[in-house]
Amino acid sequence: MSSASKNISRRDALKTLGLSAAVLGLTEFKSTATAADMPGKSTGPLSWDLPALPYSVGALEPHIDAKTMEIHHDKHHATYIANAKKLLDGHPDLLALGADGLVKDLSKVPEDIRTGIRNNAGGHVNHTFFWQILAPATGYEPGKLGAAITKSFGSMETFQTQFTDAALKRFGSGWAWLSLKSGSLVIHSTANQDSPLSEGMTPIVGLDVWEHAYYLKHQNVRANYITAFWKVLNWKQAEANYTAAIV
Ligand code: MN3
Repeated sequence: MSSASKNISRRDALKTLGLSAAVLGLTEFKSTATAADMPGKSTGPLSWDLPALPYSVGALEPHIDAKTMEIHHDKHHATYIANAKKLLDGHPDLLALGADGLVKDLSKVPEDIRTGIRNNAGGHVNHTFFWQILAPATGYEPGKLGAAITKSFGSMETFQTQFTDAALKRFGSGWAWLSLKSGSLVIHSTANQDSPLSEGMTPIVGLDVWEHAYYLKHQNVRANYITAFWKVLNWKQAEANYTAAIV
């Protein structure tokens, strides 16, 4: 067996184990994108590289456990990127738009790979956003965003209640969001890895409610995970997202 075919069968074997080639350093795709890690934070497209977590895997303990963070980032997020790159093999023009550029306008993606890109480029964009919107508690209180939330929803408590409700009611896998839509703050949820960007909205706060985000610690009790989320929500980043979105 040649080393190349050995490599391929090793990759296939890993796939059957649910591991992505990218995770194990076998990726054959080289990103040409050069931009920063955050959609909305820069003018360039989102890089196709797995962004490092901005804190250690255990930094959100006891609210979100280290093992969940490790698997979620190193396996789940990496797999979305690897899958999207695989689908985009032979489409350098689409790769160059970045995952955020693609989910903003999925009509640019050929129909035969559109659902795969919606799910996997969406997964990359959403998770890149998610790591940033979490942080060890700092006690930071959002000024400008706090005022906008109070104006939109009546109070911070009402906002949290409505957001929690949206997160609980999302049936199956998906996300709960606070987004900016035509200048207004809205609470909504999306299915699977659908991004607010696809609906012309800019995410300000987002919560992954896939079971892979909480099952190890909270099992089936999504409500406990949402309670934990409020303890590690990075309000400083949320405010930065809001400030960038309203200009
Ligand atoms: Mn996830």
